[in-house]
Amino acid sequence: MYDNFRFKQPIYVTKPILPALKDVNQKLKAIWQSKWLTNHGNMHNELEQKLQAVLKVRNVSVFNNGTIALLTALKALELPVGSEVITTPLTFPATVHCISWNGLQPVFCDTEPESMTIDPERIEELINANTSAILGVHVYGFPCGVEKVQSIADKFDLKVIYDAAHAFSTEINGKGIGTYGDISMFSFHATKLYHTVEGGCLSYKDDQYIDKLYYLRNFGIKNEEQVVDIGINGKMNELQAAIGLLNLELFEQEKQNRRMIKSLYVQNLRELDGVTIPRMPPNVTDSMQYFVIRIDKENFGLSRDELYEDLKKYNVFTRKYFYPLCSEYEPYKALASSATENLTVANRIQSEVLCLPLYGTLGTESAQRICDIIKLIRETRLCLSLEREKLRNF
Ligand code: T4K
Repeated sequence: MYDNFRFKQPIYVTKPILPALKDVNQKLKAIWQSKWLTNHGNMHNELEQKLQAVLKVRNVSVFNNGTIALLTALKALELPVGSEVITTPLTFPATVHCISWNGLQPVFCDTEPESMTIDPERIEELINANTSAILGVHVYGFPCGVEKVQSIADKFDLKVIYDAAHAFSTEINGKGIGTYGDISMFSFHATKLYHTVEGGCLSYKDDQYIDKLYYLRNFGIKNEEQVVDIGINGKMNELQAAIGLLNLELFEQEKQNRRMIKSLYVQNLRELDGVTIPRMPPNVTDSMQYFVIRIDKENFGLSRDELYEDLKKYNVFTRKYFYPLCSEYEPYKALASSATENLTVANRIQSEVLCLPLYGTLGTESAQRICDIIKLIRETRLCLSLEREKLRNF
């Protein structure tokens, strides 16, 4: 380890944007004066309005977090209990848990090697009379093959839900990503490009879901005397909405700052043998949520796990999102669709992916140092194995 390269403070995979405290105080004052803290307050409603424009979608319903939003989306679609939902194993646990919490059965589909999202070519073979929906994830902000997925769904009369937790403000040919499928979920967790501390939203084009989601989000209450559905408490409160309104002013600049860091990473790392940088298609605007690289041990000289561990010694805490695959989790590993031979592409991806730190205040100097450390780790390891080889042959 080269001590002079080590960061004094830990560098994590992300850091949230934060509005100026004076601006937060002003919003808090308004909340304090109104004494309206939650249950569809003014800031909540204003945020829903504003998000429609930012996400370029017809309808938005905000929630207290992305998981509850996704749970509610699946409930709103009224999929038959016990029916099967085809999804990707390369995601955060919340995606798959939401299927199970709704009394539905997850069926894992392999992923595409390039976009790392659910592979439309492998979906049809998983469809049977009990299949009710496809749940795709725009993982790391890479869009699923939305057109192909929709044509399969149309052919078999299936619903389509997208987990767009990583795809805030992503567009395909200038179209908001939340316009695809029946319902999409965006997460506004503190670790996201855009956040409300905790929070999330659903976007959808069909107006029939406006009331349905409104009731489901609020215990199923329609009015003081009528409870019309089996709802949950999914309401976003006014403090979350206040932060959300302020962060709407900041996220574009944050994206710009991240873009600079990302292009520095690309310039430095693309020539390294064994490092692949998945590329966003040219017609897609990048959400800048993550910077993911793939490490091929054979050519890089050390594995993703070894690099991950070595980086820690330099105080750089990368993340192996999304290892292990959801299909390897305790509740899902016995499913037929979890068999390794059905998920060969996803299994390879999970062993190679590494998310490097990506947030505006990281700055290009620190990003450069991270690249230098990666090169240093690799060279040191390569020299060591060369030395060992020499000794063995001596
Ligand atoms: N679907 C997908 C595909 C998702 O990725 C997620 C969430 C969801 C659904 C569910 O949405 P939500 O219900 O969360 O809205 C984090 C987030 O907690 C989670 O929201 C996110 N995905 C997931 C990918 O990442 P962890 O367990 O990695 O978080 P944690 O606490 O290790 O934080 C990561 C790093 O972020 C820390 O090392 C430092 C930094 N950090 C974190 C927090 C919480 C901060 O700087 N400040 C903070 O306040 O899950």
